Amino acid sequence: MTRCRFCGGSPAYVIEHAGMSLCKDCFIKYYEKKVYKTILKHGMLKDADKVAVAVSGGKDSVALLKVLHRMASERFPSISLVAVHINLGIPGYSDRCQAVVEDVCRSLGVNYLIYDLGREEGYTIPDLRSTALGRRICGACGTVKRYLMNKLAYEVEADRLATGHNLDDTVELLLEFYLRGSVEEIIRVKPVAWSNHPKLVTKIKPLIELTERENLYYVMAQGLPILETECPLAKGSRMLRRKKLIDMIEREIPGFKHTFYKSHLKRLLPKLEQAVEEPELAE
Ligand code: Q46
Repeated sequence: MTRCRFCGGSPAYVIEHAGMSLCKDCFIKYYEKKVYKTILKHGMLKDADKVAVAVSGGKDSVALLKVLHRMASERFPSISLVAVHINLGIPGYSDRCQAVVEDVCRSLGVNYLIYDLGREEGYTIPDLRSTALGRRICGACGTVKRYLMNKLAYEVEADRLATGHNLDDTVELLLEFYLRGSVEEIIRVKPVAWSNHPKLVTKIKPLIELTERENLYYVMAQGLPILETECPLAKGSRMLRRKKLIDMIEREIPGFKHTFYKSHLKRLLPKLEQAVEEPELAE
């Protein structure tokens, strides 16, 4: 009978890419250790005072808020957290996301800021469907969210903006950018986007080495609420289709996602950055 790899107890979760089963307590330790190592490896919280955490109400961002709350109280006591949420005005979805965010923040005792897109900007994400941008609604939505999240993080005087991007998101983006040969976009896929612009907040991705499934397990293990329905505007999107394809490859080649990300980060990214900065040296 399968036992927990670390303590021999009864297993609760299977970590397929690592070929191991873990009980609930050992899974929480494994998960938090991985996030802590990622933070240290990339110096994500070095000299940071205040971290704005982008929380949508989905599993990744709820896991991110919980794990950063643990890190801040146990390992980085001088760092304060503030959760930031944008209500995108998507009917039947956005108000439920906001309710989850408020619920999680209250239960953790984390301060939060809600930005209502319709009220503040006079339009919602579904409104973009009637514009030229609407053909790629997720791309347009992503641009709006990136701009506003930075603005909100800047306004709350955070020196880091943490997002819940996970390994699956990262590999999906990489697949798209490598297929397009889009070097400018490929070199922006990294765990930290350092900023030396006074109005751009440094962005960090502490969950970049964790899969969607590991984030879901962490939220379940911690008994936290999440919104289980997907955004209705994502249905049939290219992004979801690429993720399905990547999951199929992962089933045939276990560890594919980790290998792709690590090859990008260690081998390809440094060469591409050098090629962009010093084109004559890279020839
Ligand atoms: S909220 Fe916006 Fe996502 Fe909905 S419209 Fe697409 S990008 S799917 S994470």
